[in-house]
Amino acid sequence: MTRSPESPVELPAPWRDAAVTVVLPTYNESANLPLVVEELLALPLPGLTVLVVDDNSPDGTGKVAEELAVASDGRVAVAHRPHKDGLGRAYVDGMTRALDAGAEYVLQMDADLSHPPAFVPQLLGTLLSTRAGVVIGSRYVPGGSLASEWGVDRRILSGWANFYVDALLRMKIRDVTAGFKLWARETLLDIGLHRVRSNGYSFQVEMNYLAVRRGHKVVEVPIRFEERVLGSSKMTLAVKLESAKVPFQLRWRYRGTR
Ligand SMILES: Nc1nc2c(ncn2[C@@H]2O[C@H](COP(=O)(O)OP(=O)(O)OP(=O)(O)O)[C@@H](O)[C@H]2O)c(=O)[nH]1
Ligand SMILES: [Mg+2]
Repeated sequence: MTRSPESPVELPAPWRDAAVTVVLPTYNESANLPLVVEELLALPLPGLTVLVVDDNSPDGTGKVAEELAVASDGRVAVAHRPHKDGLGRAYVDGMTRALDAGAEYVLQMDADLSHPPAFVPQLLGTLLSTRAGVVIGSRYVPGGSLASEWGVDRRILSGWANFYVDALLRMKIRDVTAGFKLWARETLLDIGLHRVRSNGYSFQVEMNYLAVRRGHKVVEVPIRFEERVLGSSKMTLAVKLESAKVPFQLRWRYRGTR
């Protein structure tokens, strides 16, 4: 079973200085945000910066993010959005800002510590050594694992989602709804973030589909997905329903994309 590495892997000199921007979307994550930011800034990656994208969280996450930014010596920035608009919109906004600010690599991850920051150097090392367009932190490749707290219902839903998307879109990605991913700048520019429309889990599927259609190499590395300990899930029925219909729409929408 893969655990978070005790200590993150050390990368060779030119790699560890890479300009990585972590885009962290938040909605009511005031308890988790300081923990995840502290772990990210403590990684042996001096070029890593964090962009928090907060949707005016009622629990004051935006203010917490501002305090972290002030204390961070320029390594943490905050984008405030006026209202809750979904994960996909927050990512398109945050990733666009990261590219505009010159990021060479853009990491997407949840702010609830489900995606252990200790895996980030491995994702970067894999992206650089394999020249992939995107590296996915995967629960479903050998060595990957899910928190033991996950009940049978969630395991079945997640497994079914992967089977369903694979049957329709044939991407050969084991963990197609994973949200722990490192993108090379060129891949995001080539995909064109402005055309990505999906919002929930389907945002992950749409981004993967565009990367594959455009011929970018996708590599999966095993991670351990942890259950959130603090705060509550934002998964809604609307997000689940979107995930069911989007794979059909993607085939039609991007039929001419190569
Ligand atoms: N900015 C922004 N962030 C969001 C929104 N919805 C969810 N998030 C963030 O997206 C990340 C993933 O959301 P979660 O609620 O953890 O969803 P999940 O991981 O699918 O569900 P759990 O496994 O139950 O935690 C977290 O960092 C949330 O705070 C949104 O509408 N806007
Ligand atoms: Mg979560």
